[in-house]
Order: sequence, then structure tokens, then C-alpha cells
Amino acid sequence: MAISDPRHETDDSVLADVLIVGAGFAGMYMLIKARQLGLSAVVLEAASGVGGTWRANRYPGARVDVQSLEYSYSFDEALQQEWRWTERYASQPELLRYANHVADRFSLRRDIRFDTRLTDALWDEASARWLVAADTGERWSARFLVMASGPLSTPNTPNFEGLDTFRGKIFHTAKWPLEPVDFSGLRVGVIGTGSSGVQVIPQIASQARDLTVFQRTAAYAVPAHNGPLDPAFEARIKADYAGFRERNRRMRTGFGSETPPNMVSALTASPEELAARFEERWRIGGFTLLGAFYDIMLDERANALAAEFVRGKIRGIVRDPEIAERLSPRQTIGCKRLCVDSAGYYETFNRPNVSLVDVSETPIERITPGGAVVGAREYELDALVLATGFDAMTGTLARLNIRGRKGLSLQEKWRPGPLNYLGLATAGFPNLFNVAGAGSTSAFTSVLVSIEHHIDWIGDCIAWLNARGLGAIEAKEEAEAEWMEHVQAMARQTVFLTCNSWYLGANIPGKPRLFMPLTGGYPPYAARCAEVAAKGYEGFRVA
Ligand code: NA7
Repeated sequence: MAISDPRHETDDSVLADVLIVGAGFAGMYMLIKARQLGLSAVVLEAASGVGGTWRANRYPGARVDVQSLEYSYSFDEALQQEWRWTERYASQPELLRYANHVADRFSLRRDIRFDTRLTDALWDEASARWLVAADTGERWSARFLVMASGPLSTPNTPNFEGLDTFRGKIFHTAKWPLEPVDFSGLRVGVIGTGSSGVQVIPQIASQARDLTVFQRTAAYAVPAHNGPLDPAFEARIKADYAGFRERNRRMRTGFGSETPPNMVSALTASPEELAARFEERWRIGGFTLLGAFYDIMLDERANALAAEFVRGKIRGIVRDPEIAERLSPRQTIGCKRLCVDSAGYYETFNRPNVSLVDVSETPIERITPGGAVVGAREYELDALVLATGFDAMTGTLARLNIRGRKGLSLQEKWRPGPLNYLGLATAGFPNLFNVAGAGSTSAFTSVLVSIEHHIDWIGDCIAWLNARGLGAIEAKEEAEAEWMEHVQAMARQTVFLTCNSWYLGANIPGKPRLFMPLTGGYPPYAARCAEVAAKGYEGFRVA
């Protein structure tokens, strides 16, 4: 049961220096950091185990879209040397094993409260502490509250009429059951063709009797060329892992230093050079395509050349020209996150048991007990898979009762959008830090790089306060306003405002259309955060 005001029963609350929400990669590293600083810390985790997103998104085909050697912790040399990834792009089960390995290796579980969801957090002015309540009835009082609850952790289930009348089973990719699901012999519908849809569709197609894909926006899917991790490549990286991490941190995305962007404009390249560079990047795979020319994400004309290259690939893969046309995206490429494909997404539509229904013009009208109605037609289904994404960046925090100074509710404050300073803090909420969320470059990086950066920064900040006997730190309104303008101004220099994406909140009806993550690259962002700290936490008020 939610407790609306945790002040009522503070006598039985447990004291901690740091209360951390979430035991995914961010929460686990924050716990390690707190211990390094000699602070007491407790982690509240709603699930029954560690792993966060890699525990929840256990649908068949789930896999990371950044190479394993770059999507891993760098803070501990022994850890990064001992862990052996089996594939270039790790699968969800392997990522979950890695998360469990880290939890074991650093004995994290003793400070993690599983099956415990934070419901309320209230800033108590008198004690300068956060008073926190969980759905288990337990209470904590903590000096610092670190939200490591993930930017993509609240699944979006569209409000389809009749969804509750459906007779078959309904699955959401982000809330996949613990037990494996068997689709053999079933007529399955998948709604959604973002990264999750692109990964799950080939898997279901190979099992189900019939698969109907309901597509609102066609996806750009580039090959990952996944496979066993080459031992020679692994040995080369591990011979100087620290150097590799350092080179990656100088990249805009925090990864990919082995294939840096080509600093040539697509607009000045000859047709032969365009074709050669795009083909080269297609062969390498993954996000490298967007770096074939430096201006693909900055100039719509350059972007159109890359987009047309991928449409050409789709026409070459999909045998039925009419289906190829329907699968060909029209929006700018990379504007919605590029999908990295390990299972032959476009090839799947050559299978006789797979059909594609375009719901861009004629949306899904309703779900019936036996299927889905689009236009005048009912598609008969035995199971329905929602690959419909997340209420990204704000969904999780805005659903909690978090109250800062003078009872200010975060829900209220964030109604116009996630107002923040450096992506780390929000005015009116002292000693509250948000990890890898809105206002930071996390969405455009290997998120592990962003997580480590944020947590190192938070750790340094807490140590700085403690060294000076200071109790509280809070973003100033003017610094926050300036930062929000900076985030918008940076986005205006890119192609990111030309489509409807979760970056803009555009996937959730009624959500304010505001560009949430920071573009412009990780290095300048990290430099700005460092500069703020070096100037005695410029833009923050300390007490
Ligand atoms: P995404 O990328 O938000 O994709 C969700 C998909 O679901 C997308 O194709 C949506 O179409 C579709 N969708 C959402 N609502 C509807 C309705 N009402 N009707 C039809 N189709 C709908 O989520 P993912 O889980 O795939 O990936 C999220 C991130 O996780 C990804 O970017 C990676 O960072 C990892 P739309 O495009 O909005 O037209």
C-alpha cells in the first residue's frame, strides 16, 4: 500500500547515507561507489533480482545494440579482464548473467532490497534528509536519493479499445514472463516495429503458425553481423582495455573508436564515394552507418542519401516489391533510434507465414476477443505481442510521489517536461540525483559510459560536500532554465526534431513535445559537468 506522507512513521525508519532506486547497471555501480566513499547505502529494487532492463526485456531475440566489449563496466580492471563475452553483441541472457556476476563479485545483494518498490520520497527540510517509503511498508531516511531507475523502464501499453476482451495471451516485450513462451501453432500479432519489434519479430516468425505485424512507422534496421566474439579481437582490446575505454570516451557516442566517423560531408561526395562508404559501413554493421559521413545526423539532405541507401537494401532483400515499399521508412534515418538487426528482420517478410499490416493511415480500431480490427478487416489472433516501447525518460519518476522543498511534487514540476540541470539534478529537489536520464547524452551513448560518468560525478559531489561539512546541494532555477534552453538549441542543430520519437515524448499521447536527451556528444557534455564541479558546483546552491 502506498503511504502518501512518509513523515507519519519516521521512528521505525532505517537511516542510510544514500538511498538508491534500481538495481540495474546504474544502481549497482552507485552502491559500489557509495561503499568506496565509506557511506552506508541501500538499494530498493522492484524486481526479484538485479539486471534492470536486462531482466525485464527478456523477450526472444533481446540483445544489446552496442558491442559487448563496449557495453560493460570499465571501473574495475580485474572485472573487465576476467569477464568473457561469447558474442560481439551480447544476448539478454548473457547480459543478465553479467549483471549477476557483478552482484556476486562485489557482494552487492546484502544492501539490495528486492521486491521493494519506492512509492514516496519526501524532502524533510528540518533534518535535510529524504524520507522514503516503499510498497512493503518499510521506511528509510537518507541524505541522498539517487534515481537509478532507468530511462526506459516504464512500458507503454497503448489504450486500444477492447484490449481487455482479448481471449488469448497478451505479452509486452518489456514485461516478458520469466518462463519461456511457446508460440508454436499459434496465430500471433505483433504491434510495434522499433528496436524491440525488430528483434522479436524474426523469432516469433520462426515459431508461430502465422505472424501478423502491425506497423505504424517502418523501421530502419541495419545488420549487426553478430557472431562469436573473435578471440584475437578480444585479446587485442584486453591488452590495453583502459586505453580502448579512453579512446571511446573521446567519441561523441562514448563507443566506436575502432570505426570513427568519416569527417567528410555526404553532400560533397561523388555517387561512387557515397556508395563505397555506405557499403563499407553496412559490411561493418551497427551504428557505424550513421558515421559514413559526418553530416548525416546534422543535415536533412545528407541524411536523405543514407536513408535512400537503406531503402535500396530493403528493395534488394524483400522479394515482394509492394511489401518492400511498405517496409521502407520515409522519416529521416536515425531520428528514431536506428535498429540493429541480428536475425534477418527484412528477410522475415519473405516468409509465407508472415504478413505486414500498415496501420499508419488506418490505425488499429479495436481489439476483439479473437483478434484486431484494422479498417474493415478483423485479423484473427491467438496471441498478441506489444512491442510498443516505453514512457521514456520521465515515465518512471513521474509515477512516483516525489516531493521536494515546500511539498513541490516532481510530477507537477515535470508536467511541461523534465526540467533539469546537467541531466543530474532538478531545482527544488536537494540531494536528489538522476542517472542517465533527460538532459544528458545517455540515450546517444553506450549507456554504461554514461552511467559510470554520472555516478563518478555524483560520488565526487558527495565527497566534496562531506569534506566541507555541507549538508545539501540543489540546482538553481536559472541554471536549470539555461540548461533546458541548451538542450533544445543543441537538438535544433540536428535532424532529431524531424520525426516522432520517444526522445521527444511523441510516442505517448498527451506528453509534452520536448526534446529530452542532449545531443552534441558525450565529450563536451562530460567536460561541462567537470567544469561545473571544478568551479565549486557552479549553478548549484550548497548549504
Ligand atoms: P520504440 O522504439 O518506442 O518502438 C515502439 C513501437 O511501437 C513503434 O514502432 C511505435 O510506432 C509502435 N507503437 C506504439 N504505439 C502504437 C500504437 N498505438 N499503434 C501502433 N503502433 C504503436 O520502443 P522499443 O521497445 O522498440 O525500443 C525502445 C528503446 O529500447 C530503443 O530505442 C532502444 O534504445 C532500446 P511509432 O514509431 O510510434 O509510429
